[in-house]
Amino acid sequence: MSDIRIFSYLPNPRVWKSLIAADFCGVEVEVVGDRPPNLGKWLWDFDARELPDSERTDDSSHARTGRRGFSGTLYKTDKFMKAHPYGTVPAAFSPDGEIGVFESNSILRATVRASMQDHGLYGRTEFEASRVDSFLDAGLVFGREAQVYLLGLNDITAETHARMAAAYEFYVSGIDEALKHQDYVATNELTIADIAYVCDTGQFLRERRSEEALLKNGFKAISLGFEDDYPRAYRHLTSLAARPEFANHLGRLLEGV
Ligand SMILES: N[C@@H](CCC(=O)N[C@@H](CS)C(=O)NCC(=O)O)C(=O)O
Repeated sequence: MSDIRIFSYLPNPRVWKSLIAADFCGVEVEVVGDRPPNLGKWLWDFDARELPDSERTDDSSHARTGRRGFSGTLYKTDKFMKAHPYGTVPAAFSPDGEIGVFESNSILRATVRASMQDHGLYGRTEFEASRVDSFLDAGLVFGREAQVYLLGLNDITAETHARMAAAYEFYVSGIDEALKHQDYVATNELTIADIAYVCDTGQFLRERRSEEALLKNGFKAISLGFEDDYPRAYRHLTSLAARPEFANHLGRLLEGV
């Protein structure tokens, strides 16, 4: 039996946060899911499974309308909604399926808490753990703006672009500043704040691949000056991404960065 089960669309950088951490601290994470367009065919549940056509009907008791990132009908069980009141993926579960953990940063925390090994991934003291939390929380606004921005890249408005630029500048400048004083984001050791930083920022940098669509609407990619504007943050991202525990999951996410 695994320590944690995660249901999600795949691949998903939010899931990689936990998988990378698990590789560093010896936790077994089971991942169940499918490519994004196929997740509408799945029953969202601890025992998630692909539904046959005959069970995918609008009068199904599981049918619900997608709210964020998914349009159309999704099939979520009542038990799934009890465990995951916001109805989102990645959706993590305790091994018996009774406790739902949502929000990728919380799933990341649950992963390292499940470890029996002596690791510093959540800091070494209560205060260090709180400092790790500070960075995870600071990243939430960035993550939310990036979600809206990346989903709407082909049809971006000036307001969305400006909000994204501000959230990016705020989050990444803090990371760059922190790295003036210590080797890693939160402490002098690798923590889950570094892992969340690499996955969230790496995902955001994908905007550069959509430069053409942005230019068509009169916008520039926000992260174009990343290397020069935030040199410490850039070097930290690329050196962590090269480590096997990261590279095994990130794959080609940072290609060309
Ligand atoms: N901040 C959340 C984001 C989760 C989220 O918004 N997931 C969306 C897909 S990107 C979802 O599950 N939507 C379900 C729906 O549309 O009903 C995290 O980091 O886990």
